[in-house]
Amino acid sequence: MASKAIMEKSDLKIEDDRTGLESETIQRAFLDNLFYVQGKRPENATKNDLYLAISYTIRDRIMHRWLNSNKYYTDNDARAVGYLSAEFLMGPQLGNNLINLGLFDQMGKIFDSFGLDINEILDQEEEPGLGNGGLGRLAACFLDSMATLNIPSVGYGIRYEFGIFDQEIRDGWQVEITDKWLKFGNPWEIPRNEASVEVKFGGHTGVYHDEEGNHRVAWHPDQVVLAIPYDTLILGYLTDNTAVLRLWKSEASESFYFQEYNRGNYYGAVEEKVTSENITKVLYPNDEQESGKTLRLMQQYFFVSATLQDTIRFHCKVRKHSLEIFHEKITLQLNDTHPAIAVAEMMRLLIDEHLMDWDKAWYVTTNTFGYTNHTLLPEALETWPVAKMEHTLPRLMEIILEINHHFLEEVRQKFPNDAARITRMSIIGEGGVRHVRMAHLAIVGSYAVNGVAQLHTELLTSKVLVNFFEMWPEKFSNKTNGITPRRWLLLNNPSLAELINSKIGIDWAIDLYELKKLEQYIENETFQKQWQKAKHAAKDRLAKKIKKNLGIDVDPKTLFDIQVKRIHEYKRQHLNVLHIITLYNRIKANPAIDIVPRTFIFGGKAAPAYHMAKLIIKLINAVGDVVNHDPDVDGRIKVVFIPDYNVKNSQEVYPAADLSEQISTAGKEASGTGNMKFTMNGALTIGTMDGANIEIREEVGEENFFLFGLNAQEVFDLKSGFYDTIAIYHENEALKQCLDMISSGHFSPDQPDRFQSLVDALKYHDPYLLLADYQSYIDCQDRVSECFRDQVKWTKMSILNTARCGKFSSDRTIKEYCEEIWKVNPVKVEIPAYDPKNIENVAFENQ
Ligand code: 26Q
Repeated sequence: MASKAIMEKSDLKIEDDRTGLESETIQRAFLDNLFYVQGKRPENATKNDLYLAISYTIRDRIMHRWLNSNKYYTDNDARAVGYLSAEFLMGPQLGNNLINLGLFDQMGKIFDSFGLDINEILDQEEEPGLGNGGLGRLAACFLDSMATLNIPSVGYGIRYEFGIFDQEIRDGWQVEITDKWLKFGNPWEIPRNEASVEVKFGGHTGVYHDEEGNHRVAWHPDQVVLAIPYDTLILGYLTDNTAVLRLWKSEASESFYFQEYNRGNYYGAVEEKVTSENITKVLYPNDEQESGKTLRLMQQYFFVSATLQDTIRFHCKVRKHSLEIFHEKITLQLNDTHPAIAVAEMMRLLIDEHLMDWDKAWYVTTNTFGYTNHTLLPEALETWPVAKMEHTLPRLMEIILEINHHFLEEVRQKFPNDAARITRMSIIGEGGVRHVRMAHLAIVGSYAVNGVAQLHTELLTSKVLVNFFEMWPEKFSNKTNGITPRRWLLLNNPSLAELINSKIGIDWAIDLYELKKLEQYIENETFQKQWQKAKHAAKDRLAKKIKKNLGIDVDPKTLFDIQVKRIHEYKRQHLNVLHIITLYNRIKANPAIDIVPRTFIFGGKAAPAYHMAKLIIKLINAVGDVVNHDPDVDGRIKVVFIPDYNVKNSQEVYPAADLSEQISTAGKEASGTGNMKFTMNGALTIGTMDGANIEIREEVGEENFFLFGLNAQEVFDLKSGFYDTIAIYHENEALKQCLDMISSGHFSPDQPDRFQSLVDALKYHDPYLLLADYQSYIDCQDRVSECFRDQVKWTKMSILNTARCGKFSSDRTIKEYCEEIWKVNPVKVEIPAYDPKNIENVAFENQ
C-alpha cells in the first residue's frame, strides 16, 4: 500500500502542527502556513496573507474534529437533521471559530507577541453575505446551536457567487454595489467535486413501461446542470462535534452538451455553460416574494434536487439502508417555502428514479419534512405561475397536480360539501393566472408546521392557515426563535462578557438561563458602575468607528437609540423619523428646552426595486443633514445612518445600544431576532406587541420594557372599520407639523416634492398605521428620556434585560425542535483524534 510506505518514511509531526493547541505549536503552524500556503515570508506578508495563514491554521484544528464526527455519526447510524435554506447569513468565521475552540484570548496574545493587533487581522475577512436578513441569520444561529448541542446535522443551501449587495450611501441615497466576497479566496470551504450530482431542467415528459410492465414516467430535460458541493465546517462551542454547511454551486454538465459540441455547435455548448453557471451567480436581494423570476425558481429547485440526491445517496450507499426507512434516519426542515419544491422532488426521486409506488413514496415524504413559516404578510406568501412551473420543471408540475388531487380528495372526505374550502385549500390557486401555492404544498407534504413566535403561531393557526389547522391541528406548533449567545454576546461584546464572567463564570455560554445569577448584584453599586463602564466602552468603540468612517462626531454620553434591520414600511423606520422631527421641532420652538441628548442610529438595506424603502433611507439622511447642522440643536440630537449594515458591521452596534427600536405594526413582524440581540446586550426595548417582543417583555418584566401602540387585535379592528387618517392628521398638531414640513420640502429644499409620495401614503392610506400609533410612540419616548435621566434606574433595568434573556438562546430553540419535531438526539463524539501514523486505522474504501 503506497500510503503505508509514505507514512512510514515521513516524519511530518502532523499531529502536533495541525492539531496542537499549545501557543508554540500554533505559532509554528501559522508561520508554516504563511510560508507554504501563502508563499510569503513574514516581512512581505500582507494583512490578508496573515488572515489566510491563521485561518488555515484554525481550519486544521477543526478538520480532525469534523472527520471524527462524520465517522462517529455513521458508525452509530445516528438520526440526523438536514436544514434546507436558500440563505445562510454566516458572518465572519475566524473570530467565531476562535471563540468556539476556546482559543480567542490565546490567539490575541500570540499576535501581540508578533506586534500585531488580532482585531485588524479579523477585520480582513469578507463575510459571506448569503442571505437577506432574519431568516438567513436564523439558519446560521441554528447551525451554531446544532453543532454545540452535538446534533448530527447538515445545513444545505446555495453557494451564491455574489451575496447580498454592498450598500453605499451617495447623497443620502442607497447605491447597490456587487458583493465580490470570493475575491481573495475562501479558506473555510472545501469543494467536493466527487460528490457532484446532476439536476435537470425544462424539456418534456413521456410515458413508458418498464420490464415488469409497470407504467412509468421519464423526464427528457433540455438542460442538465452539475451541482458541486462546497463544505464549510461548523464548530460547536467547546465540543469535539461539528456540523457542516454544504452549499451547492452550479456548473455546466459537459457530458450533456457533448453531442451538441460534436455536431460543431461550439457556441451553443458554451452558451449552455453560461446559463448553467448563472443559476448560483447571485442572491435575490428581496426579503419578500417578487413576481416570479424563472432564475429564482431554478435556484430553488437546483439546490433542493441536489440536496435530496445527496441525502438519498448517503442513506443508501454510505449507510446501506433501504429507502423505505429514509424518514426514520433523516429529517429535513424547510426554512420557509423557498425549498418547498422538495416535497414534489422527493416524490419524483422515489417514484421515477427509485421505482417506489406512490403510496409508499408519499408515506416516506410526508414523514420526512418539517416546514417553518416566517411571515404573516399575505402578499409575501410564495406562489409560482403554473405555466412557468410546467415549462421549467415539467415533471414536478405533474407531480404537484397529482399530490393536489389526492389531497383535495382527503379534504372532501373530512369536510363534505364545502366547495369554498376546497378552493381555499387547493395547492393550485385559480384567481388570475393559475399558480402553485408553495405554502400549501409545504404543509400538505410535511409532518410538522411551525411559526417562529407565540403571536405569529397564533395568527397562523387562527387566520392565515386556519383551514390547514382545522384539518391537521396536530401538525402545528410554535418554536420561538433564538440567537446564539456565543457570537452575539461572547464574541461581539468582550467588555460586557468579561464583566459577566468575573461575577458568574462562563457557563451562560452553554446555558443562557445562568445569566439570571446576575440579578443578585443588581443593587451592588460597584457592579452597576462596572456595567455602565462596559456599556460606555462599547459606545465609545462605535463612536470612534462612526467618526472614522463617516466623519460624524457622536458623544458616547448621549442615549444611543438604534434601529437596525431591513428597511420596510411595516418595520416603520419612518415612525422613528417622525419622533426625531418632533424633538427637533420642540428644540426649534424653545432652544433652551431641557431634553435628554440622543444619538439616533439607523442601519439596513432596502430591496433595490422597493422605491418607498429607498425613499425612507433618503429621508433619514435628509433629516440628519438638517438636524446635525442646526446650531439651535447644538449637538443634542444627532442622526447617523450606518452604511452597509451586515453581520460584520453589526458587531459594534448591538453592544453600544441603550435603546432598541422594535416598532413594527403589531401583527406584521413574525418574530424578529435583532430584538433579542439588543436585549442580550443590555439595551432596553421600545416596542409594540409584535412578534417576539411580546415574549421579551414577558421575560424581562413589563416594568423593564417600553411598550406602546395598538396590539394585533386593535390593528385588525381598526383596519376592518373606517380608519380616518385625515382626522388624526388634523387633530394632532405636532404630527401635522412633522408631515407638513416633510411635504413642504423642509428636508429637501433642492426638490421640495421629493417626499410627497411618502407623506401621501401616510395621509391617505397608511396601511401600517403610523398615524394611529404616533402619539403613543411619542409619549413612550418621553418616558424613555425621563428614565434615562436616572442612570442608576436605567442601569438596573439594563442588567435585568441581560439577566432575563435566557429564553432567547437558539440552543433553547434547537432543543425544542429536536425534542418536539425532529426526534433527534444528541450524539457526543467519542473517538480518539485521528493519528495518521497509526497505520492499523487506515482503511481506504471506494465509496
Ligand atoms: C422569496 C421568493 C423570491 C425571492 C425572495 C424571497 C424571499 C427571500 C427572503 C422571501 C423572504 C425572505 C426573508 C424573510 C425573512 O427574513 N423573514 C424574517 O424571518 C425571521 C426569522 O424567523 C423573523 O424573525 C422575521 O420576523 C421575518 O421577517
